[in-house]
Amino acid sequence: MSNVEIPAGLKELLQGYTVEVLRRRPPNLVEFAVQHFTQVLQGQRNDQRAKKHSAKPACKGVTFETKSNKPKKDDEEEEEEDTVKSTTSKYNRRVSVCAEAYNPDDDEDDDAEPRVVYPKTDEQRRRLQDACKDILLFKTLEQEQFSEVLDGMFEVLVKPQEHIIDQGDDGDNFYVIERGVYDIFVQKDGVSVCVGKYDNKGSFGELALMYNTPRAATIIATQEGALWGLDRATFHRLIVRNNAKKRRMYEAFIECVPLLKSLELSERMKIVDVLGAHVFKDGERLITQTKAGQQDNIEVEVARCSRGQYFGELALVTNKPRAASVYAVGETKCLVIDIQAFERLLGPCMDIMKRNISQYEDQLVALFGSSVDLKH
Ligand code: 1OR
Repeated sequence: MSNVEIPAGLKELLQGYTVEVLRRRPPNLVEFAVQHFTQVLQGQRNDQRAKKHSAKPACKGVTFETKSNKPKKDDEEEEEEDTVKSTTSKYNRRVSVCAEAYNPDDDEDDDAEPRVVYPKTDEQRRRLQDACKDILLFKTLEQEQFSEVLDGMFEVLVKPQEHIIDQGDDGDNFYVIERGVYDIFVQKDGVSVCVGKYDNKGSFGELALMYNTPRAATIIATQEGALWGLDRATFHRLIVRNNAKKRRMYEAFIECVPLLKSLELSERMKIVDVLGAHVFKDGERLITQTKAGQQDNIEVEVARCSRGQYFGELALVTNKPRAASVYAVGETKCLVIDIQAFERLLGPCMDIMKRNISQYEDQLVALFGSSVDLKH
């Protein structure tokens, strides 16, 4: 053994793993090893990517706040710095690869990470708040977590034809759109196909960060625009953790939604991950029928939906204007998903939805006496 050469970095890698095992005491060492080293690899790739990534924060002067209830001893900090290679990007001083939540549910070490705060002018903050007000992923956050998200966001100005995300890359940031139009491209049989677009609202880039997967699509700006980015570590600490809570909260409800019965459990949970919750007051209008879809000026109640049922799919399935208005009867709470997630996740339920659309047509014939084609 004496002339066997130990590869550079092996000792540090194994030490890093050992430290994490001792800190977290995972039940299954092999499973934990797979997760641990996957994250280390991810960190290496992010390092490489950070060097070439073009989207830069438009604001300077980042400050860091350490929000720790259990301060680390100096030697503990040293040991981590020595043994665990950290990913240092432009956006965060030190994002320890291993500090990314192993299990977001019971991991408290994330709280000890320094909070990244990008100072903003009042005007920037107002624009940011406006861009974020309808972002579904933020809708189930507590007020305090939401303001931490806002603190951690940085402005990114983009030029026409700029690639914000390239399919297959590692995930670095999540983006909220302030303005601009962005095309979504996905590779199909080696050809890049435009499958949709974001038009001055919405968000993207959550999937790679949530599931530790390569970027699932390419996002290209078609004109000048402005985005707000949130780095991977902050996204993990606030959003991924909140998703674990959301899963617990909505698991039972989602299980009893008839439309979703044909999906696998993991597919139903992916829906929970991206949905937002919205409470409406009695009489509040949730969907507005477009003028083109109106029969005349009188509104007639055609149906009433209750727990477990769904609405709002027709215009998305048919790509046509909203065919009816929807009002809350009493105070109501709805779970909402956006059109991209709808198209991505509800494909397997499409047949059921189409069948049910035919039932709307029958209902309308019964009400108005004339035949209606909602699908074409
Ligand atoms: P990401 O982190 O994978 C690319 O980076 C982002 O594009 C992705 O997160 C989503 O936020 C966004 N399939 C996959 N990702 C999509 C899609 C999509 N649309 C937007 N993104 N599909 C298009 C649905 C209209 C399905 C294509 C088959």
